[in-house]
Amino acid sequence: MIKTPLCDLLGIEKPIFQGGMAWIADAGLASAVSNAGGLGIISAMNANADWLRGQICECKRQTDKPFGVNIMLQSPFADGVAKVVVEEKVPVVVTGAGNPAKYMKDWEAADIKVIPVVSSVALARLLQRVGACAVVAEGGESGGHIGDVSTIVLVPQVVDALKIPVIAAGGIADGRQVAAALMLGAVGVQVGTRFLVAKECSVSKEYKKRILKANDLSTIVTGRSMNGAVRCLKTPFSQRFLKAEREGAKPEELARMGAGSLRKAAVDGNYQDGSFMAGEVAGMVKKEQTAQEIVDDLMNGAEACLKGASRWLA
Ligand code: TUI
Repeated sequence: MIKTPLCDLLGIEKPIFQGGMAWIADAGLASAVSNAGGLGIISAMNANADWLRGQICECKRQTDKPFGVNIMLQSPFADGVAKVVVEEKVPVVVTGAGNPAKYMKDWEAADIKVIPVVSSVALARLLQRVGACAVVAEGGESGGHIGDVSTIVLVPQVVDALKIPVIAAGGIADGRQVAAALMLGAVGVQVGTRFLVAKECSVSKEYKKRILKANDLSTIVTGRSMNGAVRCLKTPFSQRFLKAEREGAKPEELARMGAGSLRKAAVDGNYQDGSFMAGEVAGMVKKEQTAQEIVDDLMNGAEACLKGASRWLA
């Protein structure tokens, strides 16, 4: 069995976070991951406060285990959802795409554990100062909005710079990668792409099909020219976007092109016009499984790997 300080900190059995995937991570997926022993996370990213409250209530009906809410701080609904997590006494809040400083007092008063996602050492330091109880260090292998540093390089530097625990994200879809993250000094991992094909994940069939068909070269990064890098599957939409970027399209034009594209992929399954955000590990995700099967496979694989880790020691 693998147990880390993250398990004690959050009252979970297995040190696995489910990524807070916008338009995708709802109460059904989050409760399934929490029931499997990990930390399920509802994404508030695209949603207003009422929708989030409904999902939190549904999640509480489906599990008595801890779960979290992911708040994208650039969301127009951020202020509203920041209040809902207090009113509903959500145990863990994961934040992304900004600095949650202005909410920290209210969240601390409500005993919420705040875990920001960071993509650099400087941000990690800043958010430790602001009162985070842990951070997710997210490498550029991740799907969706990404920073510039790869997981294998970012995680040990964040671990060295901080006193609080570090959770690794980006490029983690099997037990070997979980073991590697622990070797880098992380006390847990966040997994997104593999949970896209969980049986309990309600993302469109087309999205699941495209993930299952992916190989090692299937993802590309768009938006580098506009300081908004996004990793997604190579599809007609993302190739059109990249071409427009290469031809010097203005940031406003690109923003217009991108608007609504994740919903088109996640909800409508529109292969032509959707943005199928996915991590580089999409090529390693080969079958649809229950959240329990995925969590068990990650942990059993990591345990086997760690048990064998000393075999080359002379
Ligand atoms: O947030 C993410 N990844 C995302 S959000 C998202 S939603 C979306 N919807 C439609 C179109 C595009 C995206 C998809 N993927 N990752 C977490 C993350 N946060 N990575 C890096 C950061 C971050 C960036 C800046 C954290 C803090 C930060 O602070 C900047 C500042 O100056 O405060």
